[in-house]
Amino acid sequence: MPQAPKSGRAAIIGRPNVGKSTLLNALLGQKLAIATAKPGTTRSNLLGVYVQQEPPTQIAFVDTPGLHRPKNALGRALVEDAKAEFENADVVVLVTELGKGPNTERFLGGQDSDIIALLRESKTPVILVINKVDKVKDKSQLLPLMDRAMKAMPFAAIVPLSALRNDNVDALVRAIREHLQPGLAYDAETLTDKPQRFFASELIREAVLVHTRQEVPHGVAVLIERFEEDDKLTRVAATIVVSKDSHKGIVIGKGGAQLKEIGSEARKGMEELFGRKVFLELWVKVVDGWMDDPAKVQALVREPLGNR
Ligand SMILES: Nc1nc2c(ncn2[C@@H]2O[C@H](COP(=O)(O)OP(=O)(O)OP(=O)(O)O)[C@@H](O)[C@H]2O)c(=O)[nH]1
Ligand SMILES: [Mg+2]
Repeated sequence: MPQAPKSGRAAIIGRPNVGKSTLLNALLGQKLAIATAKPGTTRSNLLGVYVQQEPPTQIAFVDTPGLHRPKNALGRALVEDAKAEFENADVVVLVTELGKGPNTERFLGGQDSDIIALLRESKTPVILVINKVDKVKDKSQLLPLMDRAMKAMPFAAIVPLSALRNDNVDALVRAIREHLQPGLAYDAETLTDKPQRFFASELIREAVLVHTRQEVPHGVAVLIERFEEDDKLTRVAATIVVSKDSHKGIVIGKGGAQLKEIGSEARKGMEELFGRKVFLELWVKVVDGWMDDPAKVQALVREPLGNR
């Protein structure tokens, strides 16, 4: 007998850098969210609608900023967004990863245990994803950990997978499906709720994160100044905001070489995503210590596109 259609909302949450955004992209089979090795990459909730024909399933996944103990106004805004999202979901997908090396004592400790304490209070089913299992040589290590996880909290399911290799991601979809509502809820065309300008700014920020180190990435924001489409190309002009004077030179590089590289990578990403030629102009501006100022965080992270 064919299975009835189902749909619903699944929040992808977890501490920074565990692979939430990589998982969203793996689920959607395309790069929608930026993902880098730097913790704190995601700065806003991002919807990506997953559609499957058989059995008919629609899952509105929402990737969220990493949950952590915030140190500044930026961190507080990110944590607030992520929490608001998981309170709305039909299912919570809590992503974690194993610690480095054979020592697994810290599994689900620290920031994970803070998150679990929050989730225990809610009635929403929680599925635990143990990501990055491609890094685990001895897979038999996982079984005792899954037992331990069940003692920390009654998870609806535990799914070990590799988002990066797209390994066992389908098992997560099957586990989520159990908790969805009957019927289809989304327009077949909907993939996301963000405009192209959002993705333009994210791809620029990703290129800056990839090319900078230490404290520079944490103080980077991108403002889209102009976004115009004509019949031949999309023209984008943007300002890269850094939080210190000394960071400006780092982003620009010797003779502008670094900024050129950043621009070229971001432009290629946009051409791929938009499927058309892009002309990109970039500037760099300093807004001293903006991450500590709630009003500036609002202007640079939450409202730069008026899309929230
Ligand atoms: N080896 C391995 N690396 C992974 C996997 N999934 C993600 N990564 C890497 O982990 C890093 C962080 O990935 P993200 O997807 O940006 O992590 P995130 O949880 O979204 O991070 P924040 O947005 O900062 O909270 C990147 O370098 C990814 O390539 C995986 O399955 N295996
Ligand atoms: Mg992310």
